[in-house]
Amino acid sequence: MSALPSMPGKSRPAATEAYDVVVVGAGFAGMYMLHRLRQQGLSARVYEQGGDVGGTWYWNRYPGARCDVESMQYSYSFDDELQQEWNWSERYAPQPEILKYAKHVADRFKLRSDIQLNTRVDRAEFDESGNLWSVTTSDGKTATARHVVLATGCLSNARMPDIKGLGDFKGKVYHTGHWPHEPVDFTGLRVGVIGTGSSGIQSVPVIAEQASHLTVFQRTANFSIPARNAALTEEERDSFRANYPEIRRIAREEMRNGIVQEVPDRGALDDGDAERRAKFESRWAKGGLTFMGVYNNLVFDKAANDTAADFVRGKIAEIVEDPQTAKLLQPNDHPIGSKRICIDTDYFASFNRPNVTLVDIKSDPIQEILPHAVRTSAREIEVDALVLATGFDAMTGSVAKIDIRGRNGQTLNQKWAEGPKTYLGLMSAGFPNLFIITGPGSPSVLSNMIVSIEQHVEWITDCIAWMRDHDLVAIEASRDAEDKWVAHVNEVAHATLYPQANSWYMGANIPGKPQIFMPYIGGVGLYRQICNDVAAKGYEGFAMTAAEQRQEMAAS
Ligand code: N01
Repeated sequence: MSALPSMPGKSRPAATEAYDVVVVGAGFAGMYMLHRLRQQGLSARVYEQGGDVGGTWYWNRYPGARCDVESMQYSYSFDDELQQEWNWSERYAPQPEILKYAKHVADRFKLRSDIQLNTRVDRAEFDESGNLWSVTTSDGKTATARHVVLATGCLSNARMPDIKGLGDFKGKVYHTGHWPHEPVDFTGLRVGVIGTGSSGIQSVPVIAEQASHLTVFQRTANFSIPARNAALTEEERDSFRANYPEIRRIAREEMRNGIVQEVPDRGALDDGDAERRAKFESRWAKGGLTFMGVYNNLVFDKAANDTAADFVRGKIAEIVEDPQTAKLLQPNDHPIGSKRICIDTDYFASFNRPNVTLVDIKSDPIQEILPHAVRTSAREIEVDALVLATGFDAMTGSVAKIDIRGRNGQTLNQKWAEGPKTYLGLMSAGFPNLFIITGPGSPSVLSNMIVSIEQHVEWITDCIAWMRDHDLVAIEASRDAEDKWVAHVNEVAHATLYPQANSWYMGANIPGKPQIFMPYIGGVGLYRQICNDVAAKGYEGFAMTAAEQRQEMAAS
C-alpha cells in the first residue's frame, strides 16, 4: 500500500497518520469507496461518527423504517457473488435487514480494519504548499491525506424543530433520524408525532398499534402511495439474479432515477378519462415509487400532474372514513411528486382507528410544548412521549457541520452561503482534492442512491488512479466549469414542477437556508454520460497540478 508523506514545514498538531485518502462516513458510499481504494493499492482511513457502519440505516431505526426502493434494486452491484448470494426477504427491506446487509458487506470485504467508528471529523484544512489535506477528528488526532472524500450522506443531519418548551417536556422525545438503539415501547402511552413526511408516514401506522392514543400533528399534507410490501418469492429473487447484468445496465443508463421500471411513451392528457383512470388504478394497485412513472409528463406539465394528484386525493377520500379528516389529509399546496413522494403501509387507514387523531397545525399551530402536553392555539393535548419526524438539513447539512477550509483559508460554508456550488456535484472550486459523493448538483436523492453512489465512487477512484498515472498531485474544479454547471442544474430544475414545492430539495425546510434546487434532475443516464465524457477529455473543466507544481488545465 502506498502512503503519501505528511506535510513538510508546517507547524500543526503532530500528524499521527498519513493516508492517501481520508473518507468521511461509513455508509454505503464510504464502504464502497474504501473497497475501491484498496483495490488500487491506496491507503485509506474512514472516519464514522456512528457506532457501526450503515450511515442512514444505522441512524434511522424508527418503527416502520424501510427503504422505498425495492430491495433487489437497492443493493450493491459491484460484486456479482454478493448480489447472487444475499437473500432479501421482502419487496421493501426493513431497516434492520438493510443494516445487516451493510454490516455483512463490511465483514465480507474485510473493511473494518480501516474504519474508525465513533469518530467525527471536525475539521479539514487544505495545505496549498503540499497539496495535502489535514483532517482533525473528535478524538483530537490529526491525519494527512492527498484526498478527502465526503461520504457524509444527504439525509444524515437530523433537524430538531425550534418549538418553544421542547426542552421542558417531561416525557421521552425521539427524532426519527436519531432513533435510540435500545427497543422503544409505546405500549399504553399517549404519543404525539410531529411531522408527516416519509418518516412520519412510515412510523404512524406502527406506533398506532402500540400507543394508547396517537396524535399526529400535521403541518403539510403529503402525497403517499401504498407500498404493497410483500415477501419476495424464490422465483422473484431468481429472476432478478439471472438478469442482473441487464437490469443493472438499464438502471444506470436508461432510467432517470436509476430504478428499472416501464417507461411511458405518452402524457397524461393523451389518454381519455377512463383510460387514464385505469392506468392510475393499475399503478396504485402495484404500489411504490413507480406510480409517478405512469405518464411521461407528470413532473413537467401542471395539468397532467393535476390528474395524478386528483386521483390520489380521491383515494384518500375513499380510505379515510371521516370526511373532515380526509380533507385535511389531502395535499393541495404542491404538485404531486414535487416533494419526495411517500410510500406507506396503511398510513391513511390509520386515521380510521379510534386511538388516532389528526391535528392540523397549519390552521391551529403549535404554540409550545408543556411538560406533559402539546399546546396549540386552540387546545392542549396531553402526551407521554413525542416523536419528531421533522426531517433533515438535507444534502448540505452534514458537510456544513465540518469546518472545511480550502484555498486561502476560505471555508466551504462561506463559499456555499448563498447555496451549494459544485462542478458535477463532485467538487467545488477552491477546494482541491476534495470529492463529494452524491453531492448537490448530482442526481443523488432523486435517484436510487446506490446506483448514484457506485457511479460516483467509480468515477472518483478512476480519477485518482489517472492522477497517479500522470504524476498529478492536485485536481480542482475550475470556476468557469462550476458556474456553467450550477446554471445548467438550475435551468433543468426550472423546466419542471419541482421548484414549486417548499421541499427539502429546495432547502425550504430550514429557516434561513438559501432556496436553490440542489439535486440534478437530468437523470442518472445522462449525468453518467456527462461525467464519462469529462473524464475521457482528460478531466475537462478541472485544473490539475503536476508533482513539480506546474499548473495546467487538463483541457480547455
Ligand atoms: O422529513 P421531511 P422525513 N413543526 O422533511 C414537518 C427520505 N426518507 O424524515 O412539510 C411542525 O420530508 C414538515 O412539515 P412541512 C426521503 O427522501 C426515505 O420524513 O415543512 N412540523 C414535514 O411534514 C424523505 O423525503 C424513507 O410543513 C414540522 C415533516 O416534519 C426524506 O428522507 C423514509 C416542523 C418533515 O418531513 C426526509 O423525510 C424516511 C415544525 N417545526 C425518509 N418542522 C424511505 O426510504 C418540520 N415539520 C421510505
